[in-house]
Order: sequence, then C-alpha cells, then structure tokens
Amino acid sequence: NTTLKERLAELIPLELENVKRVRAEHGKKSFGPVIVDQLYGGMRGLPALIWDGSVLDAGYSFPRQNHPGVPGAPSQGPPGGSEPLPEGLFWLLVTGEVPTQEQVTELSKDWAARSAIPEFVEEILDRCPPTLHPMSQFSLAVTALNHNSAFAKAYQDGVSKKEYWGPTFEDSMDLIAKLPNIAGRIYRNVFGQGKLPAIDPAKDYSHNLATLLGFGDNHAFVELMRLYITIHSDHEGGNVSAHTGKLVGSALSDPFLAFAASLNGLAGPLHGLANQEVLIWLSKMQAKIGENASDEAVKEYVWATLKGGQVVPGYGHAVLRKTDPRYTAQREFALKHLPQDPLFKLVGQIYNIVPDILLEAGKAKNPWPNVDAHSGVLLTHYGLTQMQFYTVLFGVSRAFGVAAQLIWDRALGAPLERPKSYSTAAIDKIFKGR
Ligand code: NMX
Ligand code: MLT
Repeated sequence: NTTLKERLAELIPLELENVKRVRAEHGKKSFGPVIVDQLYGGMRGLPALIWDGSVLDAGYSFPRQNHPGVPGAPSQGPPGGSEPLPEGLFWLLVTGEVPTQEQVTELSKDWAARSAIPEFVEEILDRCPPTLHPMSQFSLAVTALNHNSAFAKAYQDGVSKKEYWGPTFEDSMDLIAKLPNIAGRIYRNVFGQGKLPAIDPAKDYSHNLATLLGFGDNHAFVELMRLYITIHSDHEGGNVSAHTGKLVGSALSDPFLAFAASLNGLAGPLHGLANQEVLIWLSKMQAKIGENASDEAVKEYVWATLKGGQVVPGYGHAVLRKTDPRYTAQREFALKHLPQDPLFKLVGQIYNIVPDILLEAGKAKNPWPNVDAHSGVLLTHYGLTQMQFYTVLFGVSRAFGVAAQLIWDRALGAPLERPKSYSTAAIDKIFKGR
C-alpha cells in the first residue's frame, strides 16, 4: 500500500543515479548546437535570447558608461543630486540614446500623472494579512492591474500584430508609474507606517518613492533610491525575472501579467530574495558571534553555513566571475555617506573572508559578492530595517528592464517561446554507442 509520495521517494535516488550516469557518459557530447550538459545544467551559457537593452560581461571588461546598469551611465540628475535618475536610464534602455534634461523631466511628470492605482487594487492590498510576504502582495497587485490593460483590450478589439507595441508601451508606462503607490501601500500596511502621502508631479520618480516609504525628507535616502533603482533595473535578458517576463509576454499575456510572473521569480532566494536573505544571515551571525566579532569567528560562521548545506547569500553568480560592479557602486555610496556604519564595516569584513572560503570549498564558480550582498545594509542605515520589504524595491527597479524588453519584443514580433524538452531515456538512446 505505497502512497504516491512514498513511491516517489523510492524513485528519486534511482533517477539521480541515472542522470549522473547519463551526464558522465554523454554530458560533453554535442547535441545540435549545444552539449548535453547544458540541457541538465540550467541552460547556463546557452546562447538562446536576444535583448539589446543591456549586455553582461563575466569579467566586466567594458567601460562603465556603456553599461546602463551602473552609475556613470548617462543620466540627467536633478540639481543637488549626483546619482543617476532611473528616468534617464529607462529612456536609454528603450532607445539606446541619452535623453535631454527636458525629456527626463517630462518622463517624471508622465509617470506621476499615471501613478494612481485603482481602488479595488488598494482594497486587495488592504485585505492582505500582514503575514503575507510583501513580494506575494506585490505580485497580486500587479496581476490585478491587468484589469485596465490597454494591450488586453486592444487584442480583444482585434488589433493588428504590427500595432502590438503601442498598447504594450502604454501598459509598460502605467506599470512603472503605479509601482511606487503599490510598494508604498504594502510597506505602510505591513509595517504600520501610517497613511500614504500623495505623489508630487514636481518630484522625480525616486523622490516620490522615497516619500511614499516615509523617507522623502532625507536627501541621502532619495539619492540612494536613484542609485538603487538604476543599478537593479536590468541585467541582460537571461536572469530569472527578465527571462520569465519575456517568456510569459511571448504568449501575448499583457505587461502586467508578464511582470507579475517576473516578480514571482524575483521572490526566490537564489534571485532577488537574496537581499533579504543577506540581512537575515548577517543578523543571525551577529546574534551568534556578537558585534565586532573577530575574523576567526566570522570564518567559523561562514563554514558552518556551508556545512549546513546552505549557500552564503549575496555571493556567487551565474554569469559574473568578478565582484559585481553593482556591489562596488553601493560600496562607493556607503564610503561617501556612511563610512562608519557598523553593519557596513561587517560587510567589508565579510568581503575579505568569504571569497577565500568559497574557493577552498571548491564548488562555487564565482566566489565574489553580487548586488544583493550590499543593498540591505544601505537601506538599514537609513531606518528601512524591514528586510522582508527589500525585494519589493528590487522588483520596482526590475520593472524598468522587463518593460523595455516587452515593448521591443512586441515591436519586433518576437514569437511564442517554446523550446524542446527531452527525456533522459531519449538522451541515453540517442547517444548510445556514439
Ligand atoms: N554559497 C555556497 N555555495 C554556492 C554559492 C554560495 N554563495 N554559490 C554557488 N554555490 C554552489 C552552488 O550551490 C552549486 O552547488 P551544487 O553543485 O551542490 O549544486 C555550485 O556552487 C556551483 O554553482 P555555480 O555554478 O557557481 O552557481 P550557479 O550559476 O548554479 O548559481 C547563484 C548562481 C547566484 C544561484 C549561486 O551563486 C548562489 O546560490 N548564490 C547565493 C544566493 C545569491 O546570492 N543569489 C543572488 C544572485 C543575484 N541576484 O540578485 O539574482
Ligand atoms: C540580476 O540582476 O538579475 C542578478 O544579478 C541575476 C542574474 O543576472 O542572473
């Protein structure tokens, strides 16, 4: 009387062995344009997607200004600010061109004008239990925005394929514009931070976001939001959130549905949730070994993490093979604004310890920190200490890259994504004797 789950538990070790054998025998063999290992290995390195918005170089060997994901990318900041404005970055992502100050200001105004969310979406958020993770609430609200999708309506009205990009553009602009109100409402509902103020059309996007979170009077925090949104917006097309948005969009699901799917991917601990995980890990470390702990104590804690079968959050990357330039950008911000912050010092201490340990452990291909190793520390410094909220900010930012990609996919008539899958038995059969 074996149950389904019990039978599955018996089969899993057998199939693990089978896959191991098939990969050992055939893994390095060519299969069409790829090798068999790439079918099993999360498609790592597989040339499979086109996205012109940003490109990633494992060694980061190209000039900063060509990488729209880092400061130094052309931007039109407001007077008194030195960080790039996400408005400028979005223009750059969509057109490949640097906007004028006037064009950036018009974009801020346009987004402010589109920023209100429907009352029923406010009600959905207000009815969410505060125990529901902010990312789940975020995804629910973005899905619900599809109620007013220009693309979905145009499709129902029989729009020609050639015109898809127009309503996709309108939805994408609405999506980006409405995210601060959604994020602000989630933050205030979950963490009891009072009533949501109104968007100010005279302020830039990041300033408004900071205000909705309750930090609009803090100039350094506003600057942090500008930097934060800019550097998290796009990271070529293959990362989980960007690729998910593209995949779901390829079914002609509108930008709200496609981006909600992106958010569900971003909510995973190996992707965007890592920024929350880093802070949880640091807090646990401090609780265990105390503040101002010795290098020896930190090393022991890192080894205990690895020996417990867990990953060191904020370290490693599927593509990068050096310190993430977005980590460095945040470190530079911290050196400028909060050089004495104890948590910043701990992050620096860890940077000197973790890579050697990961190298010694011998598994991770990239022992260096990624973007998520640093972001939470900056937010914590300014009083945004609710770590469960951190990935929501990543999500607000990632909308810029996903939206730009959806607009271009519809403009270029990108087809339905539908790769071919194979069974292990088929691989075994195809390559027997080869
Ligand atoms: N700590 C411990 N082990 C690691 C780490 C790490 N930080 N990074 C990679 N490994 C392991 C990995 O789990 C794998 O083990 P196994 O063979 O047992 O499955 C092995 O090293 C080889 O993995 P890689 O090929 O180096 O990495 P992969 O491309 O598969 O995954 C990440 C990339 C980012 C998922 C991985 O480095 C990781 O889990 N890092 C920690 C989580 C994290 O910081 N994620 C955020 C990434 C950035 N983002 O925002 O999305
Ligand atoms: C991202 O920004 O999406 C992450 O660095 C993950 C990735 O690029 O794969």
